Amino acid sequence: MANTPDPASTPEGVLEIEESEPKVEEPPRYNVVLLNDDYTPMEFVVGVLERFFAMDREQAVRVMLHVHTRGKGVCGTFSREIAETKVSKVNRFSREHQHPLLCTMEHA
Ligand code: TYC
Repeated sequence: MANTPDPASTPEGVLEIEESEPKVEEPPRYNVVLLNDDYTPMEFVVGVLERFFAMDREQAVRVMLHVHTRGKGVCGTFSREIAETKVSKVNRFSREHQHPLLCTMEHA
């Protein structure tokens, strides 16, 4: 059983060995979140969701309208590194196209 002392014989005598629980923690996951604004064209947002989050048109329109009406919405859930990369790529792409669209991430 875990944490049960396991006596081991040595030439010097008995040694107590503590076993620890195996560490099986899942790595943390992050939601990539798109924020609403008043200026980015709906069509541009749909294109971003298709391009960076592999959504089909129907899904992309649904998520875009959710963000438009609710203020923000989750585009996907990823490891920290993948989420950071998505956020950087989307924000750079939006800036390059002179749109204020912002993407961020939060602990899932
Ligand atoms: N609110 C924008 C408009 O009316 C559309 C929009 C949707 C912008 C989602 C950003 O994340 C966004 N043109």
